[in-house]
Amino acid sequence: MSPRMQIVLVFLMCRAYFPKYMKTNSKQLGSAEIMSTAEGRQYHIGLAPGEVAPFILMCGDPARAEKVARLFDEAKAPIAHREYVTVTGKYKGVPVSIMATGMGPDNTEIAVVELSQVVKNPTFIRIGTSGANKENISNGDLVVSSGAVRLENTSTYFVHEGFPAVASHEAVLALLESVKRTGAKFHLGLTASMPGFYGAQSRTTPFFKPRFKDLPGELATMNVSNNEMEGSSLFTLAAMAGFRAGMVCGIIAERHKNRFISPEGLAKVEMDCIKCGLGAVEVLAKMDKARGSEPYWTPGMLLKA
Ligand code: R1P
Ligand code: URA
Repeated sequence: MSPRMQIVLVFLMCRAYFPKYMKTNSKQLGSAEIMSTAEGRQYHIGLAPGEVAPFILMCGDPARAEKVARLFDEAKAPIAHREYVTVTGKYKGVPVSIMATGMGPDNTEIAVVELSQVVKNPTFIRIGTSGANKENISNGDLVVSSGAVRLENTSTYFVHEGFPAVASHEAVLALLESVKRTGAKFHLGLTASMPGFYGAQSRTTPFFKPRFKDLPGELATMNVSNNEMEGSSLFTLAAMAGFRAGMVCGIIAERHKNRFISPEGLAKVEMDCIKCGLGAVEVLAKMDKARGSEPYWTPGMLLKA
C-alpha cells in the first residue's frame, strides 16, 4: 500500500474510533459535554481561539461593553452570540477583550467555562453595578471586592458550600491602584452575589413579596458592602481553574435609604467603573512585566524595580 493510502486509512480508522476528536464538519460539536467545534468555537459565546485576549473585562450590559470598546486604542468588530457580546482590541497597547455576559451567575458560569477553553490563562475583571448595604457607601461610589458571599447556587454545583469566593490578590491590588486614579470615592470590601435582583435582594414589589425581608440590612451587620449577581460565581470558577479574577462595581442603589441614583449619576459612576477596570488591566500588565517568571506578584518587586 502506498504511504498516501496508509495515511488515508489511518485517518479513516481514527474517525471511526475517535469521532469526538476527528470532526470534519466545522459546525459539529465535540460531544454533549465538550460544547465546542473542532476548531474550538464555543456553543454559547460563539468565540474560537484567537478571538479573545487574556485580559477579559466582563459586564452584564451589552451597552456598557460598547462604551468600553470605544475607549480601546483599536477594536475588532464585535462578536455577538445569544446575549454574549465580545469586543477584542487594545488598551494602552495591552490586548484586552470586553464581554457582556447578560445578568446572573448562570450566564457567568457559561462565560467563564467557555472563555477558559479559548484563551490560555485568562484574567477576568468584572465591571458591574450594585446596591449598597452599608450606610457609609453612597450612590456614585465604587466598591472593589475582596471576595463575595455565595448566595447564588450556581457555584454549589462545582464546590462545597464552605468554599470561599475570593478575588485574586493581584487583581485586587491593580483595581485599588486604578480606582484611586478615577477620583471617585471608593471602598474595599466584601460583596454579596445573589441569584436574582428582586426577591433575592429583598425588594418588595407589587404582587411579589420577598421571603427574606431585609437581606441588605442583615448583610450590613456582617460588614458586607454591596450586592450584585455575578461576582461569586466568577471568583469561584476562576479560583478552581487557577485564574485571576477581580471585580469593581459602581453603586447605583442605596438600599439603606431606599434611594436610586440619578440618571446623570448613573452615567458617571458607570464611566468611573469602566475606567477603573481598564486602568486595572494596564496596571496588571505592568505587574506581570515586573514579575517576570515569579509565580506571584509581591511588593518586594517594587523595591527591585
Ligand atoms: C442587575 O440590574 C444587574 O446589574 C448588575 C447585577 O449584577 C446584574 O447583572 O451588574 P451589571 O451592571 O454588570 O449587569
Ligand atoms: N445590581 C444589583 O444586582 N443590585 C442592585 O441593587 C443594583 C444593581
